[in-house]
Amino acid sequence: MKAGSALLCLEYAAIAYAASEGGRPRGVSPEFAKFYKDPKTFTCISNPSLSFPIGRVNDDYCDCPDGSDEPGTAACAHISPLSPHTPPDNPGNAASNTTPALPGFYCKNKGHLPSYVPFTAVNDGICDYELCCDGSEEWGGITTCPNKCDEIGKEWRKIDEARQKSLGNAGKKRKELVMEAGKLRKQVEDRVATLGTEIEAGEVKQKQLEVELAEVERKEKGKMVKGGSGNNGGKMGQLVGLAKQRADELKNALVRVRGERDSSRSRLQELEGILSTFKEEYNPNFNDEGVKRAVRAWEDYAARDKGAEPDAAHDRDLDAMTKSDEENGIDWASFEEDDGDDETDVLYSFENYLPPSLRAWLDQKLRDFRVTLVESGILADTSSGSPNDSKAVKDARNRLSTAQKDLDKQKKDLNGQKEDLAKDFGADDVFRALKGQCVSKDSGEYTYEICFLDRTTQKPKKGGGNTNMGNYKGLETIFVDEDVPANGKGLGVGERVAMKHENGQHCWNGPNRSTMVILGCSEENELWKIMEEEKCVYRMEVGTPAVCNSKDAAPKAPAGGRDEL
Ligand code: MAN
Repeated sequence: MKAGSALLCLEYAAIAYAASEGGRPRGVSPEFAKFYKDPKTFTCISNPSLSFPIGRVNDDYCDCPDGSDEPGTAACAHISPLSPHTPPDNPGNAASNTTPALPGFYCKNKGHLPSYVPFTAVNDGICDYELCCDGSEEWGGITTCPNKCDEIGKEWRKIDEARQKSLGNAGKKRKELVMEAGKLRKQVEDRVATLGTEIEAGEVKQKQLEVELAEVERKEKGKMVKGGSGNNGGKMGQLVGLAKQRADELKNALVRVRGERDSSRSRLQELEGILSTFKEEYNPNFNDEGVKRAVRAWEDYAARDKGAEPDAAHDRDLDAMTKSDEENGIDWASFEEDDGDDETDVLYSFENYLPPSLRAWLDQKLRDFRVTLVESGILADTSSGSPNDSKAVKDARNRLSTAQKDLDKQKKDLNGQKEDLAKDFGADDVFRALKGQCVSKDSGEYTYEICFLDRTTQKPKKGGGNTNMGNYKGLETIFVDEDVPANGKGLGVGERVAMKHENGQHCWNGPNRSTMVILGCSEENELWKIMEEEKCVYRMEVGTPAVCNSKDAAPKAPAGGRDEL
């Protein structure tokens, strides 16, 4: 301290110190009171080697490097954490390059909440009612700030009450969301369990069907010497195929011949008409031998038996014969599908005369023998996947293939469900319950939307296509430092859960669009703010009850610790 100002400072300090209440010097909070208890000496809080007479506390001269000797003045404001760039106004003061011991000037704010004010705001001639409603930071006489704590406290309590109510509701909603998320998780777990059982059963079934197919193929190998051209490789199938083909050919020929007959018949009638008129109208007085001969020949022809007259009944028969197979009730397919259950039986019908046990034994031997012949290339193998497969083989193969497809589908589904269970849905799995819910907000030319766990979107208000601003990728923790408006709808200060959205629509001359959605506690799901921090890199601040009830999510209360009401 400079000697010339010592007296003045001591007087000032006496005022400052005397103005303190409850044994604490001015500007000291209950939290730091213990450092100022000694009635004679003060020791710098962070520098215990430095001690001064108590009169140098609040003497408006910064003695301690940590500023702790000036809790009630602005003398150590240059080392205030709240004004880190303020240059030291008194270069002769203690070192400025240190950490302050005190968070600020302590305002008791009786009737409201206590609070710390930056030392730079002490005695600066401005009433900082936002932090110091009792006006105690302006005690130096430059200006007087009447105490407004009653009024401000009342207003704050009103808002706080609404905020607490809203927080309470938000807490309840979060509980509901957690319950819903639990149900959704349970559904997935149940599905996993069901799929596990179904897959086990499906695998057993598949094995059975493989055995069944092998057995059917083996039997069919024994049965079929050579497949025909029809669906059915057996002899019956071939025979039916041939019969159908022949019947069709005959039917077509009949139709053609009837057509030719009808045409000839009408030409003949026309010709007979001409000759008959000729005979009536010719002139016999012209003694033309050629004409006379022709007339006679006609008369002979007309006198002759003309054979059978057209018979309507016969024609009806022909009509019936040329009708389609369905109209005639002929079901060729039923013959073809008759897989001739055992043609071997036809060939070896003598088996029927044998006792059943011997017959089965002999039948098996014959089948095995045929298989051996097929396997050694002596007989054609028409049993494995060829179009000539018998119906029995085809059916068995279809059953197996259907079972395999079902099993593959179930396994894929199971993997999907297990992946879902392993995903991070936040504390208590709560975000599971937000899936499918969307919130939106207008900003500038666009309406922005976030559909939780899905994507963020930019929709032009004037119309036109929507732009994908990113697909949900996962969760992240982000530190934020934001003001919270009176309604509490803001992120505040601290670590917050954020949802990353990446790989949205490509930005011309830029990256693929991406959005970081930072979540704050709110009674309702709502989109608070949208910013485009860089070209096509967006940030959304979103309120949701899903993040309430954790200390990070609580809205910021006025700084200053305990309420001294
Ligand atoms: C559109 C919007 C903007 C973006 C530009 C980039 O206009 O998606 O947000 O900055 O494209 O060209």
